Amino acid sequence: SAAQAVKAKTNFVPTKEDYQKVYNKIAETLEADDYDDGSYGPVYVRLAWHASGTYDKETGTGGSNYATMRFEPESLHGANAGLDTARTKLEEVKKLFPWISYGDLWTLGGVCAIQEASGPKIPWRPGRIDGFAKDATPDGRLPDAAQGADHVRNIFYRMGFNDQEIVALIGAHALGRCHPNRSGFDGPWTFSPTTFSNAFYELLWNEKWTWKKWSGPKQLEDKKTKTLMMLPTDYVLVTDRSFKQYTKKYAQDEQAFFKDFSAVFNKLLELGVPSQQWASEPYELKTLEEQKA
Ligand code: ZEM
Repeated sequence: SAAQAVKAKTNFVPTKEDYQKVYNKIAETLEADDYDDGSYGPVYVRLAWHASGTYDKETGTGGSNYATMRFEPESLHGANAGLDTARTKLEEVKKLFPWISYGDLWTLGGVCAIQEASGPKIPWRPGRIDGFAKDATPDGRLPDAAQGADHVRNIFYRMGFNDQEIVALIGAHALGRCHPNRSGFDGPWTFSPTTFSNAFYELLWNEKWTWKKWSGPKQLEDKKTKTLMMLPTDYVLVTDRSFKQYTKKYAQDEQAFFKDFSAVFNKLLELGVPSQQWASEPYELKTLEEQKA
Protein backbone atom coordinates (compact mmCIF):
# COMPACT_ATOMS: atom_id res chain seq x y z
CA SER A 1 0.00 0.00 0.00
CA ALA A 2 0.98 3.66 -0.24
CA ALA A 3 1.37 3.86 3.54
CA GLN A 4 3.74 0.90 3.53
CA ALA A 5 5.74 2.50 0.73
CA VAL A 6 6.14 5.68 2.77
CA LYS A 7 7.12 3.69 5.84
CA ALA A 8 9.66 1.71 3.85
CA LYS A 9 11.07 4.96 2.55
CA THR A 10 11.39 6.65 5.96
CA ASN A 11 12.93 3.55 7.51
CA PHE A 12 15.50 3.25 4.77
CA VAL A 13 18.97 3.94 6.12
CA PRO A 14 21.44 4.07 3.22
CA THR A 15 24.79 2.31 3.65
CA LYS A 16 28.17 2.94 2.07
CA GLU A 17 27.17 0.47 -0.66
CA ASP A 18 24.10 2.58 -1.46
CA TYR A 19 26.27 5.70 -1.84
CA GLN A 20 28.69 3.73 -4.03
CA LYS A 21 25.69 2.96 -6.27
CA VAL A 22 24.83 6.67 -6.47
CA TYR A 23 28.48 7.45 -7.21
CA ASN A 24 28.49 4.87 -10.01
CA LYS A 25 25.35 6.32 -11.57
CA ILE A 26 26.79 9.85 -11.43
CA ALA A 27 29.96 8.51 -13.06
CA GLU A 28 27.85 7.05 -15.88
CA THR A 29 26.37 10.49 -16.62
CA LEU A 30 29.77 12.20 -16.97
CA GLU A 31 30.56 11.38 -20.56
CA ALA A 32 28.53 13.22 -23.22
CA ASP A 33 29.53 13.71 -26.86
CA ASP A 34 27.30 16.76 -27.20
CA TYR A 35 28.53 18.73 -24.16
CA ASP A 36 31.66 20.91 -23.91
CA ASP A 37 34.85 18.83 -24.03
CA GLY A 38 32.81 15.62 -23.75
CA SER A 39 32.27 15.65 -20.00
CA TYR A 40 29.91 17.06 -17.38
CA GLY A 41 32.68 16.57 -14.82
CA PRO A 42 33.96 20.16 -14.72
CA VAL A 43 30.51 21.69 -14.33
CA TYR A 44 29.67 19.15 -11.56
CA VAL A 45 32.80 20.33 -9.71
CA ARG A 46 31.73 23.93 -10.14
CA LEU A 47 28.23 23.13 -8.82
CA ALA A 48 29.68 21.45 -5.71
CA TRP A 49 31.95 24.46 -5.15
CA HIS A 50 29.26 27.13 -5.61
CA ALA A 51 26.82 25.21 -3.41
CA SER A 52 29.48 25.18 -0.64
CA GLY A 53 31.36 28.45 -1.13
CA THR A 54 28.55 30.66 0.18
CA TYR A 55 29.61 29.77 3.73
CA ASP A 56 30.35 32.50 6.26
CA LYS A 57 32.18 31.34 9.36
CA GLU A 58 31.05 34.33 11.49
CA THR A 59 27.32 33.71 11.09
CA GLY A 60 27.48 30.01 10.23
CA THR A 61 25.21 30.68 7.25
CA GLY A 62 25.57 29.28 3.73
CA GLY A 63 27.32 26.12 2.58
CA SER A 64 26.01 22.96 0.96
CA ASN A 65 23.63 21.89 3.73
CA TYR A 66 20.33 23.15 2.34
CA ALA A 67 21.08 23.10 -1.41
CA THR A 68 19.41 26.48 -1.73
CA MET A 69 20.63 26.98 -5.31
CA ARG A 70 17.49 25.05 -6.33
CA PHE A 71 15.51 28.22 -5.63
CA GLU A 72 15.32 31.73 -6.96
CA PRO A 73 16.95 34.13 -6.51
CA GLU A 74 20.11 32.07 -5.77
CA SER A 75 19.74 30.08 -8.99
CA LEU A 76 19.77 33.42 -10.83
CA HIS A 77 22.84 34.86 -9.08
CA GLY A 78 25.32 35.86 -11.79
CA ALA A 79 28.03 33.55 -10.42
CA ASN A 80 25.71 30.57 -10.88
CA ALA A 81 25.03 31.11 -14.58
CA GLY A 82 25.20 27.79 -16.42
CA LEU A 83 25.00 25.60 -13.32
CA ASP A 84 21.43 24.67 -14.28
CA THR A 85 23.04 22.27 -16.80
CA ALA A 86 24.67 20.35 -13.93
CA ARG A 87 21.56 20.44 -11.73
CA THR A 88 19.37 19.20 -14.58
CA LYS A 89 21.76 16.40 -15.49
CA LEU A 90 21.99 15.25 -11.87
CA GLU A 91 18.17 15.00 -11.75
CA GLU A 92 18.63 11.78 -13.76
CA VAL A 93 20.46 10.37 -10.73
CA LYS A 94 18.04 11.86 -8.18
CA LYS A 95 15.15 10.05 -9.94
CA LEU A 96 16.84 6.69 -9.33
CA PHE A 97 17.82 7.47 -5.72
CA PRO A 98 15.04 9.77 -4.47
CA TRP A 99 16.17 9.33 -0.85
CA ILE A 100 19.40 11.32 -1.31
CA SER A 101 19.37 15.02 -0.34
CA TYR A 102 20.33 17.55 -3.01
CA GLY A 103 23.28 18.77 -0.97
CA ASP A 104 24.63 15.22 -0.71
CA LEU A 105 23.96 14.60 -4.42
CA TRP A 106 25.70 17.77 -5.62
CA THR A 107 28.75 17.39 -3.37
CA LEU A 108 29.06 13.71 -4.28
CA GLY A 109 28.86 14.85 -7.92
CA GLY A 110 31.95 16.99 -7.40
CA VAL A 111 33.83 14.18 -5.66
CA CYS A 112 32.90 11.67 -8.37
CA ALA A 113 33.91 14.07 -11.17
CA ILE A 114 37.37 14.64 -9.66
CA GLN A 115 38.04 10.97 -8.95
CA GLU A 116 36.85 9.86 -12.40
CA ALA A 117 39.06 12.54 -14.02
CA SER A 118 42.15 10.81 -12.49
CA GLY A 119 42.24 13.14 -9.49
CA PRO A 120 42.88 12.21 -5.86
CA LYS A 121 40.47 10.27 -3.68
CA ILE A 122 38.25 12.71 -1.76
CA PRO A 123 36.79 11.53 1.56
CA TRP A 124 33.04 12.27 1.51
CA ARG A 125 30.21 11.69 3.95
CA PRO A 126 26.42 11.99 3.79
CA GLY A 127 24.21 14.04 6.09
CA ARG A 128 23.11 17.24 4.33
CA ILE A 129 19.38 17.95 4.40
CA ASP A 130 17.14 19.81 1.96
CA GLY A 131 16.21 23.30 3.11
CA PHE A 132 14.08 26.13 1.78
CA ALA A 133 14.46 29.32 -0.23
CA LYS A 134 14.55 31.28 3.04
CA ASP A 135 17.83 29.51 3.94
CA ALA A 136 19.62 31.05 0.94
CA THR A 137 22.41 33.61 1.41
CA PRO A 138 22.57 36.99 -0.36
CA ASP A 139 24.30 37.46 -3.72
CA GLY A 140 27.99 38.40 -3.66
CA ARG A 141 29.49 35.65 -1.49
CA LEU A 142 31.38 33.93 -4.34
CA PRO A 143 34.59 35.37 -5.80
CA ASP A 144 34.67 37.88 -8.66
CA ALA A 145 37.29 36.83 -11.24
CA ALA A 146 37.99 40.42 -12.29
CA GLN A 147 39.44 41.37 -8.89
CA GLY A 148 42.78 41.02 -7.10
CA ALA A 149 44.49 39.26 -4.19
CA ASP A 150 42.73 41.30 -1.45
CA HIS A 151 39.33 40.28 -2.75
CA VAL A 152 40.35 36.63 -3.07
CA ARG A 153 41.58 36.65 0.54
CA ASN A 154 38.45 38.40 1.85
CA ILE A 155 36.18 35.85 0.20
CA PHE A 156 38.11 32.71 1.18
CA TYR A 157 39.08 33.88 4.69
CA ARG A 158 35.32 34.39 5.29
CA MET A 159 34.90 30.65 4.59
CA GLY A 160 37.78 29.87 6.96
CA PHE A 161 40.57 29.03 4.51
CA ASN A 162 44.24 30.12 4.64
CA ASP A 163 46.56 31.08 1.75
CA GLN A 164 47.80 27.52 1.16
CA GLU A 165 44.23 26.22 1.04
CA ILE A 166 43.17 28.99 -1.35
CA VAL A 167 45.95 28.11 -3.79
CA ALA A 168 45.18 24.38 -3.57
CA LEU A 169 41.46 24.92 -4.18
CA ILE A 170 41.90 27.08 -7.27
CA GLY A 171 43.98 24.28 -8.84
CA ALA A 172 40.56 22.83 -9.75
CA HIS A 173 40.86 25.13 -12.77
CA ALA A 174 42.85 22.28 -14.34
CA LEU A 175 39.31 21.20 -15.23
CA GLY A 176 36.83 22.86 -17.52
CA ARG A 177 36.56 26.14 -19.32
CA CYS A 178 35.00 29.59 -19.30
CA HIS A 179 31.89 30.19 -21.40
CA PRO A 180 31.17 33.67 -22.85
CA ASN A 181 27.43 33.15 -22.29
CA ARG A 182 27.93 32.25 -18.61
CA SER A 183 30.74 34.37 -17.13
CA GLY A 184 31.79 36.42 -20.15
CA PHE A 185 35.28 34.88 -20.06
CA ASP A 186 36.36 32.46 -22.77
CA GLY A 187 38.44 29.31 -23.00
CA PRO A 188 40.08 26.51 -21.00
CA TRP A 189 43.00 26.83 -18.55
CA THR A 190 44.77 23.67 -19.71
CA PHE A 191 45.22 21.49 -22.80
CA SER A 192 43.40 18.61 -21.05
CA PRO A 193 40.31 20.14 -19.40
CA THR A 194 38.79 16.76 -18.53
CA THR A 195 41.85 15.46 -16.65
CA PHE A 196 42.57 16.51 -13.07
CA SER A 197 46.28 17.32 -12.68
CA ASN A 198 48.66 20.06 -11.52
CA ALA A 199 48.78 21.44 -15.09
CA PHE A 200 47.14 24.72 -13.99
CA TYR A 201 50.16 25.59 -11.81
CA GLU A 202 52.71 24.35 -14.35
CA LEU A 203 51.18 26.50 -17.07
CA LEU A 204 51.00 29.55 -14.79
CA TRP A 205 54.77 29.32 -14.27
CA ASN A 206 55.97 27.95 -17.62
CA GLU A 207 53.97 29.93 -20.16
CA LYS A 208 54.23 33.62 -20.87
CA TRP A 209 50.87 35.26 -20.13
CA THR A 210 49.69 38.43 -21.87
CA TRP A 211 46.43 40.37 -21.72
CA LYS A 212 44.04 39.20 -24.43
CA LYS A 213 43.03 41.90 -26.88
CA TRP A 214 39.30 41.60 -27.24
CA SER A 215 36.05 43.28 -26.31
CA GLY A 216 35.32 40.84 -23.46
CA PRO A 217 36.35 41.08 -19.80
CA LYS A 218 40.06 41.36 -18.94
CA GLN A 219 41.69 37.93 -19.13
CA LEU A 220 45.15 36.57 -19.94
CA GLU A 221 46.16 34.29 -22.82
CA ASP A 222 49.24 32.16 -23.33
CA LYS A 223 51.59 33.92 -25.74
CA LYS A 224 52.58 30.74 -27.57
CA THR A 225 49.27 29.22 -28.64
CA LYS A 226 46.70 31.84 -27.61
CA THR A 227 44.31 28.97 -26.87
CA LEU A 228 44.58 28.92 -23.07
CA MET A 229 43.34 31.46 -20.56
CA MET A 230 43.88 32.71 -17.01
CA LEU A 231 41.53 34.90 -14.99
CA PRO A 232 42.93 37.96 -13.19
CA THR A 233 42.33 36.05 -9.90
CA ASP A 234 44.32 33.06 -11.23
CA TYR A 235 47.25 35.27 -12.12
CA VAL A 236 47.59 36.66 -8.58
CA LEU A 237 48.64 33.14 -7.57
CA VAL A 238 52.02 33.80 -9.24
CA THR A 239 52.34 37.50 -8.39
CA ASP A 240 51.28 37.61 -4.73
CA ARG A 241 54.22 37.01 -2.38
CA SER A 242 52.38 34.58 -0.13
CA PHE A 243 50.31 32.74 -2.74
CA LYS A 244 53.21 32.13 -5.10
CA GLN A 245 55.22 29.88 -2.78
CA TYR A 246 52.36 27.36 -2.86
CA THR A 247 51.81 27.73 -6.60
CA LYS A 248 55.51 26.92 -7.10
CA LYS A 249 55.30 23.89 -4.81
CA TYR A 250 52.22 22.47 -6.56
CA ALA A 251 53.77 23.03 -10.01
CA GLN A 252 56.78 20.97 -8.95
CA ASP A 253 55.04 18.29 -6.92
CA GLU A 254 51.74 16.87 -8.17
CA GLN A 255 51.52 14.41 -5.27
CA ALA A 256 51.68 17.28 -2.78
CA PHE A 257 48.92 19.06 -4.72
CA PHE A 258 46.72 15.94 -4.79
CA LYS A 259 47.12 15.40 -1.04
CA ASP A 260 46.38 19.04 -0.15
CA PHE A 261 43.53 19.31 -2.66
CA SER A 262 41.83 16.22 -1.28
CA ALA A 263 41.89 17.63 2.25
CA VAL A 264 40.74 21.13 1.31
CA PHE A 265 38.00 20.04 -1.10
CA ASN A 266 36.62 17.74 1.60
CA LYS A 267 36.70 20.70 4.02
CA LEU A 268 34.92 22.95 1.47
CA LEU A 269 32.11 20.45 0.94
CA GLU A 270 31.51 20.10 4.70
CA LEU A 271 31.30 23.83 5.52
CA GLY A 272 28.18 24.77 7.44
CA VAL A 273 26.85 21.25 7.98
CA PRO A 274 26.04 20.82 11.69
CA SER A 275 28.18 17.96 13.03
CA GLN A 276 25.20 16.14 14.54
CA GLN A 277 23.81 15.75 11.03
CA TRP A 278 26.67 13.58 9.75
CA ALA A 279 25.35 10.09 9.10
CA SER A 280 28.73 8.34 9.07
CA GLU A 281 32.48 8.73 9.08
CA PRO A 282 33.84 9.86 5.68
CA TYR A 283 33.83 7.18 2.98
CA GLU A 284 36.45 6.65 0.33
CA LEU A 285 34.34 5.59 -2.64
CA LYS A 286 35.82 3.56 -5.48
CA THR A 287 36.24 4.71 -9.07
CA LEU A 288 34.46 2.77 -11.82
CA GLU A 289 37.90 1.54 -12.94
CA GLU A 290 38.72 0.15 -9.48
CA GLN A 291 35.45 -1.79 -9.42
CA LYS A 292 36.22 -3.65 -12.67
CA ALA A 293 36.73 -7.36 -11.88
ZN1 ZEM B 1 36.17 28.53 -10.75
N1 ZEM B 1 35.47 29.66 -12.32
N2 ZEM B 1 36.62 30.25 -9.73
N3 ZEM B 1 36.72 27.44 -9.15
N4 ZEM B 1 35.64 26.88 -11.75
C1 ZEM B 1 35.02 29.18 -13.50
C2 ZEM B 1 34.94 27.84 -13.88
C3 ZEM B 1 35.26 26.79 -13.07
C4 ZEM B 1 36.46 31.55 -10.17
C5 ZEM B 1 35.74 31.96 -11.33
O1 ZEM B 1 35.30 33.25 -11.39
C6 ZEM B 1 35.41 31.04 -12.36
C7 ZEM B 1 37.22 27.90 -7.96
C8 ZEM B 1 37.59 29.20 -7.71
C9 ZEM B 1 37.30 30.29 -8.55
C10 ZEM B 1 35.80 25.60 -11.28
C11 ZEM B 1 36.13 25.21 -9.98
C12 ZEM B 1 36.53 26.09 -9.00
C13 ZEM B 1 34.65 30.26 -14.35
C14 ZEM B 1 34.06 30.11 -15.75
C15 ZEM B 1 34.90 31.42 -13.65
C16 ZEM B 1 34.67 32.83 -14.19
C17 ZEM B 1 32.54 29.95 -15.65
C18 ZEM B 1 31.94 29.75 -17.01
O2 ZEM B 1 32.01 30.69 -17.82
O3 ZEM B 1 31.40 28.66 -17.26
C19 ZEM B 1 37.10 32.45 -9.22
C20 ZEM B 1 37.17 33.95 -9.32
C21 ZEM B 1 37.63 31.65 -8.23
C22 ZEM B 1 38.43 32.02 -7.03
C23 ZEM B 1 39.11 33.15 -6.90
C24 ZEM B 1 37.31 26.82 -7.01
C25 ZEM B 1 37.78 26.97 -5.56
C26 ZEM B 1 36.87 25.68 -7.65
C27 ZEM B 1 36.73 24.28 -7.17
C28 ZEM B 1 37.40 23.79 -6.12
C29 ZEM B 1 35.57 24.66 -12.37
C30 ZEM B 1 35.72 23.15 -12.32
C31 ZEM B 1 35.22 25.42 -13.49
C32 ZEM B 1 34.90 24.93 -14.90
C33 ZEM B 1 33.41 24.82 -15.08
C34 ZEM B 1 33.02 24.37 -16.46
O4 ZEM B 1 31.81 24.46 -16.76
O5 ZEM B 1 33.85 23.91 -17.24
